[in-house]
Amino acid sequence: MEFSYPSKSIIASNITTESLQKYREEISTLLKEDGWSPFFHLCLYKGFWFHPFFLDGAMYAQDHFQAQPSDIFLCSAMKTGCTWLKSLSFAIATRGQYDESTSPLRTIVPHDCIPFLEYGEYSTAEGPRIPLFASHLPYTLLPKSIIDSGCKIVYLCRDPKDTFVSMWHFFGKLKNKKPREGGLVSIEEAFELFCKGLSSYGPYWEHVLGYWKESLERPDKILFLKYEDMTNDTEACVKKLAEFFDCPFSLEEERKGIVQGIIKFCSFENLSNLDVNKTGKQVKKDGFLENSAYFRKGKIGDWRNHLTAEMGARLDNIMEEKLRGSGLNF
Ligand code: PAP
Repeated sequence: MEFSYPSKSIIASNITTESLQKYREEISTLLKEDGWSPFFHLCLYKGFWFHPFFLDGAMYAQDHFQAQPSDIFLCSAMKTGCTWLKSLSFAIATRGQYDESTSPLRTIVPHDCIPFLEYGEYSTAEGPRIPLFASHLPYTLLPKSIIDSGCKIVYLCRDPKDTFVSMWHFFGKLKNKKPREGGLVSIEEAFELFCKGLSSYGPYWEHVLGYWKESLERPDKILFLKYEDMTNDTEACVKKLAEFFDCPFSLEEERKGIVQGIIKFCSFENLSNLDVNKTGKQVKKDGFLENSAYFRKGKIGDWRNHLTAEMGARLDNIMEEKLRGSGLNF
């Protein structure tokens, strides 16, 4: 894959104040519910719950994003392992240009190596194209040009209990410029909301089901992965990703240990210990976020340290009921 690494100027935000105003007016008419804190209220847009500050960029992408057939999209609900998928995909796709000692992943947080559609971090101008993008948008809300162009999509999901716990911790770490009237609701209250589908980009099961059903219809275009499978057999997933990107590892590369090198470099232990991910910050529209917020534990089953067995069983039952007959389970 020919990969032009984006400079900041290429991916600089294109969203103008006027277009933002138009979307914000539309957002102000949507049904709102209290979210996980007074700052994080949620609004219902086309069947999914959004934080308003993620929604204007999503609307802009729907109207303006022009996909190229060769673009590949890394899609996921929040907190299911996007940072890991981005770093692996970036390392796989750029392995002809960079090795471990020169990789931009050494100095740039993975989220800035592959831009998010809904944050307006891409260019609509002529010029070098970046073939990898990420999105937390549900399948039905992806810009139409992605589907019409037959673009490939990787979807990553995760056990909902660990996803919930990861999200709970993440929102507690967001630093806002605006004074907050209160902190997050308790983990028990947030869990109630999550079980009702009220979470960022939720209902979680609808997000997963949208991509799952489409992956059954178009398996050549949608690669469906689980965080747990990536953890248990990272090598198989990395090879699958490379094949899906049309840049499979050659026997020579395998012999040289390139696959293992990428796995080790993108491991939680390695990435979370890089300076950029330990001490760096990302400036966001409504404040800033420490890069370390993307690296917490990276373990399967951490939910047991935060939820009771009853809570776990309850969410499992909800998922089972929602996914019944789909052929998908967690
Ligand atoms: P996002 O939705 O903000 O993009 P995302 O990267 O999808 O977040 O999810 C973060 C989770 O992936 C965190 O899980 P935890 O809270 O249960 O620990 C984070 O620790 C985990 N994670 C980040 N990098 C890696 C990695 N290299 N390997 C495995 N897990 C990782």
